[in-house]
Amino acid sequence: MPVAVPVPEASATKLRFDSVLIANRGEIAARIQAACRALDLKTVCVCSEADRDAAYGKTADSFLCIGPSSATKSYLNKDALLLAARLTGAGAIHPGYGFLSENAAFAEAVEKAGLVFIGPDARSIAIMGDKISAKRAMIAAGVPCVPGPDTALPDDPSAVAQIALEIGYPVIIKATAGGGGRGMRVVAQAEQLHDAIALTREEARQAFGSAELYMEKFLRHPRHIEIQVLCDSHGNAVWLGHRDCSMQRRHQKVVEEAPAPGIAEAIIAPVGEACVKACQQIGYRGVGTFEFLYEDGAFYFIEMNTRLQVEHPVTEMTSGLDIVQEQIRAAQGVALAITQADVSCNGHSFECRINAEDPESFLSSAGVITGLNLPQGHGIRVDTHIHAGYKVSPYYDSLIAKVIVHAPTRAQAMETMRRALGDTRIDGISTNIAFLQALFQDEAFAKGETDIHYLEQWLKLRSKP
Ligand code: MV4
Repeated sequence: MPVAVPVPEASATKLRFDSVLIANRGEIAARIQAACRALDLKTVCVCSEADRDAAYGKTADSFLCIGPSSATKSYLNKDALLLAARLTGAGAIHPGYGFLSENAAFAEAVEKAGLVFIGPDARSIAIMGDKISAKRAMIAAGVPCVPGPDTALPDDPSAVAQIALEIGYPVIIKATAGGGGRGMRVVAQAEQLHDAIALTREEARQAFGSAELYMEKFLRHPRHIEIQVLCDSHGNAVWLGHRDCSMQRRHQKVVEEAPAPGIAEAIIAPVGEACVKACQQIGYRGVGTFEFLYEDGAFYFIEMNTRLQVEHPVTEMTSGLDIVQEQIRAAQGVALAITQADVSCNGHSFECRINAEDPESFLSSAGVITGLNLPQGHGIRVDTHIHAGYKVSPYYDSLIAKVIVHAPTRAQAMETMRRALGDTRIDGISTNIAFLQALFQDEAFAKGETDIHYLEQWLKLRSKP
């Protein structure tokens, strides 16, 4: 008599979707589409009226216009995106970065519509979106944080003054609902505390609809170092090394690199392990980034980004992993195929953000790209959606391409970047390429001796005769 053979447990490997709607535009829409294709997933691209001619639309399985050029009416229009998914039969939505990528209400609406949100669940997004609850979650996992209470500032002025005294001046006031440099103010001495709080509170109320604030010790000359994590929905998590993103102007990153130079494995490994523990404790799924300030040999957590980041390629180069494919696999419910022991960091990688902007004013520069030469060769990668004849639209951020290099050493990677930038020619619009070339000639940068204020100071010095 035939014996019933038990069917293997299917739930862990059963895929949750076979097509993905990409709720974004530009280089990241093209990047996500490539990852979907590699995973044999059908792609649905959406666009605003300004992006109708996008090349990635032509290679998608479906391509629809979801609204006018203004992002509010297209890429930020939740109902239009959900309708587009329903019309095309998409099983999942990838939000990319920016737009709705860290919007807990959207993540929830996507799941309520019976679709998969390619990212963490709404609860994880909400915990990290509230900077006080994020800090609490980090403390619970043993992640080092900036000195200061994990509670909102009270209304009583003398109680607030007491907190500042305990922390020690200078302090920084931040909006609980802020992040990415919005809604914060440095206070140098007690006399300025009261007014600073009133101003920041009002700004926070206006910008975020929440007047809640918290206070931290202000670190004067830190570096911005971040840790990339990857988690599945089965409780497995790994950290994929670190990046230095100190080269910023007005909270916009300009150059990123992996690994962060001069950081000993022995001092960062416990921090990476604590990040992994934090992910497991909150039930985090997908990719994420823990942002730290690093000063005088110590790490201080500031924020977690619950999305795929612009600078993910430098970690792809050093880890050898396709972070976007891993993120999609995690959303499918597939268990991580690697453990921490499989993660390594090979060589060094830089990314330059090529922006369509005026080199003097930094104002974005729209227009038609009349001629284009992109760099190529061993150790050079370009993530972009542009081509000759492409019209750079004034409606969106000015990022038009990312030049990414990879070489055995940091010095060699810098040399490869100099060559790659020298081979890049974009005609018809203004770009920041000459500025990036000058930066890759800078001695302090070459030595890895920079902090978060370096680039703005460098620009000030350069603008003087
Ligand atoms: C800080 C800080 C100094 N001390 N927090 C800016 C963006 C947001 N993610 C947090 N930011 C900062 N928080 C304390 N306690 C300095 C900054 C900061 C900064 C951080 C990272 C990269 C560039 C920056 C530029 C100015 C200020």
